[in-house]
Amino acid sequence: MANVILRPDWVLPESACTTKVAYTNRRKFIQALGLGSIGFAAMGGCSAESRGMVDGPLDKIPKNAPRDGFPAPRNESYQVPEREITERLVASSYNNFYEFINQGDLKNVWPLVDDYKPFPWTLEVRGQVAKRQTWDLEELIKSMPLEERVCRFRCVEAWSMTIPWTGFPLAKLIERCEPKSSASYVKFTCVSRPDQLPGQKRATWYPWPYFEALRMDEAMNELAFVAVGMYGEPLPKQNGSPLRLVLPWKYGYKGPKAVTRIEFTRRQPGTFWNELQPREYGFLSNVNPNIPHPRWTQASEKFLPSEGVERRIRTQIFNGYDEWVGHLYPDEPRTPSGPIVR
Ligand SMILES: Nc1nc2c(c(=O)[nH]1)N[C@H]1C(S)=C(S)[C@@H](COP(=O)(O)O)O[C@H]1N2
Ligand SMILES: [Mo]
Repeated sequence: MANVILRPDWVLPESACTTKVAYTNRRKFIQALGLGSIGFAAMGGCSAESRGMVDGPLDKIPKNAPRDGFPAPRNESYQVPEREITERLVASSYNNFYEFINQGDLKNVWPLVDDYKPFPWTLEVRGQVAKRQTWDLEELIKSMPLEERVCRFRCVEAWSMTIPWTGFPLAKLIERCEPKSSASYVKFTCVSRPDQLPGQKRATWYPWPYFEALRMDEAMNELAFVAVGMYGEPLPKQNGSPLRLVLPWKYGYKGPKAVTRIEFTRRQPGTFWNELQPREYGFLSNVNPNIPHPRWTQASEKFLPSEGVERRIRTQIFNGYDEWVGHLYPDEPRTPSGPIVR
């Protein structure tokens, strides 16, 4: 699973050379040497910018992504004082996005995204609502006040990052959908474009498109966020352009990327990973150090602050957001328990 190469002794410390073009040229250089992997990037030298070699993880923001409202003001209610913000390069080059599954190297998504052209994009509103609607995403983003939130991000595979997201509260979007009182759950369906998404074409054993769901009280919690950007810019394709959910108290897979439809339902919908592996991936999937995954502990996680660096840290209940969401889950174990799936 998570597999980040530790920085070897001989690698130079990161200096001023962390701009996108500098990175790009280092990468080209590394590729030319046949070393390939991202862990060996600090080769120094910021000189080659003028050559215009731009093809790296930071260059995968769609050119026609709307930029109104960027960079958005930071909402200081969301901070992660005990951890540093993960380097942008790491967050843009170590990903999970099975629509682009890269055989043998699952995390290396960004080299496969070039055929994916997200815009124009529509968001459909269906199910238990006053009326069905279909919105143009660019219009929708323009009409929402964007903010930045720095949040912990924890994958079920026990690695984590700290990411500054740009977007708006999910509750604001749900209000616009005008759900009926019969709406008890909200389901999110992701993009279906096999011609642009090599994983959908190749990995036919998955029940595409990706889908996820929340209870309404979870979805309306102020911590639930719709991200349209990160690090002050629109989302790169590998991070879920043009919009994704960010649910910082849940494992990463509960946050669908490239969402195209929101549907309100009376009954609990199925979810992608739960249908594939119900014994390992529950509906709630809150970050909880007391509930081990059947195949590994969740009591600690590998924090990925910067390229080639990893640090083992303790996992916090609800990923440190107990104050926000603890009251939603009276049954969640507060002390270590066996491998139950919730
Ligand atoms: N559509 C879609 N959304 C998805 C996934 C996916 O494969 N497809 N992977 C999930 C998982 S397992 C994680 S950890 C996060 C990863 O987000 P990141 O690559 O931006 O860190 O996206 C989640 N959302
Ligand atoms: Mo994940």
